Amino acid sequence: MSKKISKNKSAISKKITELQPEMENSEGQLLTTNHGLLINDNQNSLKAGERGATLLEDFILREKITHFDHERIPERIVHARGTAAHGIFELYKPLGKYTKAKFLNDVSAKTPVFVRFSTVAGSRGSSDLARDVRGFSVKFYTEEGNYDLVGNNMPVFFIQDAIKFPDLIHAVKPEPHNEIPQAASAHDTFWDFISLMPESMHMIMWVMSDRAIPRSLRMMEGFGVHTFQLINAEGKSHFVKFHWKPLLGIHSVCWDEAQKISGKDPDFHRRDLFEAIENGAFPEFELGVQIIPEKDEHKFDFDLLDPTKLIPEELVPVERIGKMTLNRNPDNFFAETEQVAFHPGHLVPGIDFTNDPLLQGRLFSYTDTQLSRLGSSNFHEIPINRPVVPVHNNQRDGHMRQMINQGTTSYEPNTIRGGCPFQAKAAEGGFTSHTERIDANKIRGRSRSFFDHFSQATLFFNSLSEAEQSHLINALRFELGKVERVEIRQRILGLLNQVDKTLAASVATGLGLQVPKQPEAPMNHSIPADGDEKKFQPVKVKQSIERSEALSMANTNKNTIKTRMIAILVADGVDDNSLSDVQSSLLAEGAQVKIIAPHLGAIKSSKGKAIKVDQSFLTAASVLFDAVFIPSGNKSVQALLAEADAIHFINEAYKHCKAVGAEGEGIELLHASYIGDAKDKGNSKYKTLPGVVVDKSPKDFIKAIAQHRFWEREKMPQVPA
Ligand code: HDE
Repeated sequence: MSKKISKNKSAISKKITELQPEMENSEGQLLTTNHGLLINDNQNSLKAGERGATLLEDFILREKITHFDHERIPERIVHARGTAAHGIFELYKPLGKYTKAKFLNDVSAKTPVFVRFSTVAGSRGSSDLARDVRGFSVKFYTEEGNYDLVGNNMPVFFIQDAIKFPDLIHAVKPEPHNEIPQAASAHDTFWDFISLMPESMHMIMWVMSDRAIPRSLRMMEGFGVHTFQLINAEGKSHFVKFHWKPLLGIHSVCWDEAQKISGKDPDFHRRDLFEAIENGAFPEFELGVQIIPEKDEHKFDFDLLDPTKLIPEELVPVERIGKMTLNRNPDNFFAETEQVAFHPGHLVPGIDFTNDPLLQGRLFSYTDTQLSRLGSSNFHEIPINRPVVPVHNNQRDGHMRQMINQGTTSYEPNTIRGGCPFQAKAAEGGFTSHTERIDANKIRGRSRSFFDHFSQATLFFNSLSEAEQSHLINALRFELGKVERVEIRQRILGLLNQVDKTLAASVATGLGLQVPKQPEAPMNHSIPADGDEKKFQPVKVKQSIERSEALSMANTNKNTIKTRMIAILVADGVDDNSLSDVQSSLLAEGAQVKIIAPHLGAIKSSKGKAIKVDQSFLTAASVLFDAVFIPSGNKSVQALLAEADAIHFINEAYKHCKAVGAEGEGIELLHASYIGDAKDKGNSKYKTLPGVVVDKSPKDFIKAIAQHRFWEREKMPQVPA
């Protein structure tokens, strides 16, 4: 029997939406009901007289309202708030040595991708800037079917076993009696759970670090978290960790700023991603792999199957193998971003799982959750979830089935239909699971190799810059400061003390508490009812390195200001040259420049030119920008001096350690702010202030913006803002 699989290869490089007949185009069309009847009056319901009751007979009204009543579907139980983009993935070099996955071997392919970024704890309408892990899910529409890499922006996780996931999420979600607080871990139930779960300490370090408040979804890393396997054509396996590296570098905002952004623009990240793509500044991420030969499985100070551990890049370098470019916004949020269904079990030949007990649990959860969220086992037929290759099997019927299957058979094997559809041999691309020898007792248990809960938490803390460490300490002081039960704070201090003594002591000072001499015994409360306490005590394994450069954002690239948002404060009378010099220099570097003035519309420059205003002080806020500049022009600056919001803008940008630039009379606005030592007179008071660029060329201002933040200012006299 001949078995030819039709592969629509050229279609793969097309836009996914081009392959979907459902794309609506209502241009020039008439309004209809869902059944195609042309509608004559969409303004008035059918009534018994002009002032009479509405008639049940009005099927047009009833159809419209019924559809509206059912417009919402359950939000995701976790990762409810998200935003997404289409793009392509291009491979730098074939990975045939490690994997037979076709999209990791064909350097000419432009594999379409759909990426959804998310927060975890908050509801669909919550703020983008919550302190939280970010989801980083990528669906590759490959010629061998869909491959989903469903990761996060942090390389480790809170728990080691899937059975604890509902507990973790119940603890972090708003408390059940009053549904407070929204999208925040700073409350008793979360920290109560964490205080009893020492395995979460490494992840806690990440979540309390600035990684949890990214400047942009375009400026954060992504991680597959679990160890996976790559399988080559000979059936040989290598372990692999997946990474996404953003080409714009890894940058964050500060906590005070994050909280204010949540008020000024809760859609900050969503808007930033959408606008960057609309403006053609396509976000780029390189795919990296850490590859470990099978024989090295037990070579490390930790277990490769333990999702609370990372592999330091010093031990296994990250090899960058390809690039993902996000180049198109979804046409419709609901149809694409809300209905996309990811699943770590959507695999292609050449990639396989490991026995990581967290991953194993996920393999059950994702299909199960789609059934209640999307309401039907046919969710794979929703356009965004369809593979770009044909689907043939004997699965049939169900809610909202789209495919019209033909023929008399829906079973296999069959002769009536000549045996179709056939199973695929491995050589034809049929998926085969990697063979693994298993000889074990059936037990509920955990390997002792999972019990070093603190060493990598310490490694992470030690790897941070001084500023990052101080932010982490303040984050813990904030979060635990919101916890009402003192015994919970106390237990966390006991755990932090296992990570780093100065860390615990600094947090304790902020809380007005003492670090307990001994962590509460037994330290691990989460032991089985008949478990031997000794067996569940954590162990400490000396790590082969004390610091890892890649863990600190201080070491990221700071050589570009591409897509950074710069505010220029002006009013009538702004100097033409001063404004146009800085504006054109910033635009030439790919930054976005916004003109902020006392009112919308236009202002007049000193030469009488009309300059379009982008935002007024009412609609703008310093927290939505990366840097601020005040050009010269006496009249302009005199007008700004009368604007309290203009002065607040500068103080706040300075407080958040951003680049502040001024020229000529513009410097007078700085004099009116709190910046610089009041004892010093004139411009000399700005000389020693990092990131304050006064009367210098736009090049110096650009250099300062590229630094992202001047955290050293946090140790200098603070300005009230
Ligand atoms: Fe998820 N997770 N998860 N998760 N997860 C979901 O699936 C779950 C875990 C991640 O943009 C849900 O479709 C369990 C780790 C992302 O649509 C659900 C466990 C990592 C997204 C689910 C984990 C993730 C989800 C909710 C512990 C990082 C958003 C809606 C065993 C590697 C996907 C949905 C999107 C979503 C279950 C742990 C990442 C309920 C049971 C670890 C990025 O199925």
